[in-house]
Amino acid sequence: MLSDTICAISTALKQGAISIVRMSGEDSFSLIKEISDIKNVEANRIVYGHIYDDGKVIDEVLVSFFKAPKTYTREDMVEINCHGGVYVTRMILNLLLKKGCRLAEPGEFTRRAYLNGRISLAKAEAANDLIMASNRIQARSAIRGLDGSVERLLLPLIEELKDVLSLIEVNIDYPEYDDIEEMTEEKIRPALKKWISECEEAVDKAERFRVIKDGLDTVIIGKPNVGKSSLLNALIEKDKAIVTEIAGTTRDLVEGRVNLKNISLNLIDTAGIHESDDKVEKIGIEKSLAVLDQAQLVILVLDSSNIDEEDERLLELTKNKNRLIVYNKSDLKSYANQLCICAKDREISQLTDKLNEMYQDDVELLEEDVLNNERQIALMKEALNCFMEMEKELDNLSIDVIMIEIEEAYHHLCAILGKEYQEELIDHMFANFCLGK
Ligand SMILES: Nc1nc2c(ncn2[C@@H]2O[C@H](COP(=O)(O)OP(=O)(O)O)[C@@H](O)[C@H]2O)c(=O)[nH]1
Ligand SMILES: [Mg+2]
Repeated sequence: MLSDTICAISTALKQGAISIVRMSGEDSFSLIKEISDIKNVEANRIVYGHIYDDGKVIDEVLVSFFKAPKTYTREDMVEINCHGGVYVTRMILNLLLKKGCRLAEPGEFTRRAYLNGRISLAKAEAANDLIMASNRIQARSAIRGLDGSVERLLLPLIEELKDVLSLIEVNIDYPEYDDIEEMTEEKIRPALKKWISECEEAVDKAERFRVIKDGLDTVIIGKPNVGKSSLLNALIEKDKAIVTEIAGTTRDLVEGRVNLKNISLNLIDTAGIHESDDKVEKIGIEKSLAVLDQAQLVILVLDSSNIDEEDERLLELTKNKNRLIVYNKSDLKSYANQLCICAKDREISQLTDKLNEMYQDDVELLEEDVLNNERQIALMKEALNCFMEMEKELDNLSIDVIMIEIEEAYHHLCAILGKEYQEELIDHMFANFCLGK
């Protein structure tokens, strides 16, 4: 039910200088009067006062009043800034619950903002992304989302489709109006080409940008003792993986994360791949092959001073992967025109420079309007599919069938912004929100 008044602790439930208890709904203003000495509620003001329970002061607070409709949820809202003790904060929340306020579900404030038409679904997602952001690029991209990047990207296309749809509709419903432009398959064809290329570009950019935002799943592979673990340690600048001269040291997967200038790597160091009779090492090798399958980038490490047929097999095994071949132990031997590193001395700039160069163009997508998540990309692909199916069949389709196809694509694009929502999807999405947001 949308009309009840909800409350939640909006700050992290830890000890801190202040905490914020938030309310939204039509009883927000009257509820605060019931639990405090604040009697003159004034919209868009911060008021000083005390919260009481059973006649005893439980905290000294500052209360902000926001009057509907110019609020986050478009409802009356109150924010109680109290002292940030976990106990006090909980007490204030419990008082509100006792007075009939309902505990907000995760993401319910933002859900109301969306359902009350203040923000689009894409912006609601961006609000959540901003909370979850763990690096500069994720935060920056979420801010752009809040600023309407997905709307900017989609609205021109949505408007165009709407125009074409209404024109076809008029053509069908009012054939007697001959002064209105008639939509024909021939006129649709060039438009369709343009729509396909726009959707393809949006998907491509979103997928490239996702890697920039979330990091590239990268595995380091090679035969035993070439210096894979030394390379992982050099990249993450820590001695995380054990390095020895004994072949088969790394038996399990070792993970690390590194933020280079243009790209973050989600690294996995693996057990050296070779023929082995050792039971534990064999399991490690199987795991290496499994992660190799999933990897978005493979760094194949060779020992410059010792290249043999085992390396040939690995070169063959990885030939269809997105791969970089690095020649380690450049102190012993080095090759011109190859990526040469000395992992032992953490001299790996040839590799990191190459990685930054590879993702230079993609990092610039940060300045562009791109789709932000799997849900949005999936819907864009659905729209793209509709257009592509239509293009294949265009010669055999009547205008009313064309209309149905365009309509379907239109709905997929609208759904990205949440213009047409399915209850189930929304429940799922908002359930992933933080409490009190
Ligand atoms: N000379 C030289 N030795 C290295 C270099 N990198 C690693 N090593 C040595 O090679 C051996 C194997 O290294 P390690 O990182 O455990 O290899 P892994 O089995 O591929 O993980 C160790 O003795 C390292 O000290 C390098 O750049 N130059
Ligand atoms: Mg190792």
